[in-house]
Amino acid sequence: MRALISVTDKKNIGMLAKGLSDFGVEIVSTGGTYKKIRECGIDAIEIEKITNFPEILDGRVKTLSPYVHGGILYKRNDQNHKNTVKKNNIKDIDIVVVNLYKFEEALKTNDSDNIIENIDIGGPTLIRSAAKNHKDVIILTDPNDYEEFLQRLNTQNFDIEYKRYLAMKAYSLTAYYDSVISRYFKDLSKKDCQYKTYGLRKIEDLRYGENPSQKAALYEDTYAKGLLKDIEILHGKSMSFNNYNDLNVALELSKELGENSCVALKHQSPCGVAIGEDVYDAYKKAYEADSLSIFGGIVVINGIIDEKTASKMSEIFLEIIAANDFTKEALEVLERKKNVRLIKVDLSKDTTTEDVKYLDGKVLVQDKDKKEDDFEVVTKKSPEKSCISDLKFAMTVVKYVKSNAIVIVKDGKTLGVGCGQTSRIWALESIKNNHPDVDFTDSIMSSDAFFPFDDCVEYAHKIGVKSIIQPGGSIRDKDSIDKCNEYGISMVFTNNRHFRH
Ligand code: 93A
Repeated sequence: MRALISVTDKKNIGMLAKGLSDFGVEIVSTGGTYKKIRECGIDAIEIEKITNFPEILDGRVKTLSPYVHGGILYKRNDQNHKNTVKKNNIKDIDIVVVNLYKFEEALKTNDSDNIIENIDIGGPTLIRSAAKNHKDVIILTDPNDYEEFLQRLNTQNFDIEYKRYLAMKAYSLTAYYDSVISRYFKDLSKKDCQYKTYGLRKIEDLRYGENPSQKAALYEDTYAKGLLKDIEILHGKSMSFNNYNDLNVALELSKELGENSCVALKHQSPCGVAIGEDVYDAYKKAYEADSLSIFGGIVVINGIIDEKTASKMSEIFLEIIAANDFTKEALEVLERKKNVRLIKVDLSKDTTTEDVKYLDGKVLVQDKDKKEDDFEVVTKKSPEKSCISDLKFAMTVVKYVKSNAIVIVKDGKTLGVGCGQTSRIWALESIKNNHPDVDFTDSIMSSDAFFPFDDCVEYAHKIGVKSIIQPGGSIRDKDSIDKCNEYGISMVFTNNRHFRH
């Protein structure tokens, strides 16, 4: 038997080579791998002796040879194939051990020559050849598989399930590898094509999914950047499926609101959001906005959490506190709570640009909702200058609330969030119903989409709203505008819908 070993990651290679050699397998190897195996005191043959050709073009061509691929690919039970390899003096290769040039590492260098040089050609070709002929050839692509392989070698226990498992891993690796390369070129060409590639690598199995009965795992999109990419979990239990899903929304909203903002979020919807004079003020306002819902929720602070804010935060149970950073004193305070997860995140980083939804058999891909809003006053009355920041704030928050969504704010703080209703008026009514004791006098209201009727304006007037911001675009816009004029409410159109389903 003969094995071809050509690996960049040389982990466990001495152990594997020894096991092979002890079993009497002849080892053929490429430059660096050959050297390493010899250093371990194990015999090997250089690849040139098999290809009858030197490695050329700085190693770009070393294993791309019929002497190699013929030896891997010929069908062991096909007489014609057997005759062909014999006639051409091609020797069997029964075991192929390959892992690839570190393209991902090269990406980090931002040096395009280096990146291109790290596109492995011969490696994936070896892997694909061996995996195609998996019935006759063993293909190992993961150093963590060497040990089991050696056990099986010694008992000659290579059943078809095991061979298929190795082939699956092999093609998963080459597909993943090419996905990352294709993303690199997509980024450079700025164009799209009919194939969508991701390159997802498993980071960890999660305890469970949305519910304990659902199996779940976390993957990373290797090429993408984004706010969640390099978060640091400073303290607390590992993150759950729901934690990641919710944190994702809270981070994006927090980034959009900017410095000294606080987002409290529960079950995909912001429940208390505020912009403060400082971090403490922002948290206090967000807490007061809805001191019930925030319990067990996620809080994101756009800024650095200090001791005073930390002490206030530690008065209640929060699942996650995320911020640009924590002072040493703040960490000491918060770390006393065992169960809270403390997360450091760089909110100044760019978010990703695409939204992907995996449906049952189809996948939806869209740009993220990033178009800037207009600010078109459509009523006789214009909003007071002092309301403009609240109007914009209300619109930013409502973008992150599940439709139908209505948000009411005042003085940089949400007074109520109406989310996920199948009728717009219900979204508004739910705010009043959920906060019966809140005074909505002189408040500002936003809506994620147009008002189909004038009933929301009617209701808004009843509870004391003085200015409304909404996309506009209904055939009955005039009814709502007339109602506003009648009640002396100012209304602004953004001409930009913000559904979030
Ligand atoms: O440059 S290549 O694309 N051309 C080849 O013919 C080739 N054959 C193996 N890269 C090639 N390899 C890769 O070399 C393998 O995938 C492996 O990662 C690496 C091992 O090189 P060395 O043994 O010199 O460290």
